[in-house]
Amino acid sequence: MSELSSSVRRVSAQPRPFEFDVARTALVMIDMQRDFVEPGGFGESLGNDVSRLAAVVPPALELLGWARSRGLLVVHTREAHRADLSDCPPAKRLRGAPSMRIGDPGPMGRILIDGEPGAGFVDGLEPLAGEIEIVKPGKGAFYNTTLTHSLLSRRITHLIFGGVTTEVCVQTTMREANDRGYDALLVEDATGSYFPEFKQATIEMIRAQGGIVGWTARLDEVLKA
Ligand code: C5J
Repeated sequence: MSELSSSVRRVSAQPRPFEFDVARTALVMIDMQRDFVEPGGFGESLGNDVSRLAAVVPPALELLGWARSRGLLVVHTREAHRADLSDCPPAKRLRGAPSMRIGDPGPMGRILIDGEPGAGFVDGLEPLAGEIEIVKPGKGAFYNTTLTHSLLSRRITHLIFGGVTTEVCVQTTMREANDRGYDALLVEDATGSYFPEFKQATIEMIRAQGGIVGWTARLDEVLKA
């Protein structure tokens, strides 16, 4: 095995080892919000079984603790809209037949509205001082946000992803990151979907074709790095 400089780490990953410099790497934790993970929120209004996402909380906490202990930059995203819905396209709000639409009142406040309890972070997964919080109106965290600027100004080149949901906001953001020139790793056990088969398919399509979107690794392998 070749020698690594002191700030470079290597994770056993697929399709090949993922190497990153701690000073140039950020953990991006996607949308660990009550509206997706807890009963009474947006996820459940769409007919989903939210307990599948609640299972992601303990590994996400482990991943977050690891990133903090290693001194990585941490970025937390939330999918949320302005109270007047001016950043929510009607196509998004009116699609499908949910029991509650974005902006409607629910048990955790107005669905996916910034500032409402449901749009906030799950307990324990809130940002600490000095960490970056991105509120995003879309599925991808680069769309209509300051994420590009935040990463460029800190000379970040590598991203490690966790959060929900795997095939929607996590995958969309990884694809956006790939097109912007970032090397990105998805931590398999720290991400989740309402549909296990979609999670598995996403993991496989990210690392297929020599890592066409990026890398994937198990949490235990990341924790060793
Ligand atoms: C969805 C997300 N699924 N965070 N949002 O609408 O994946």
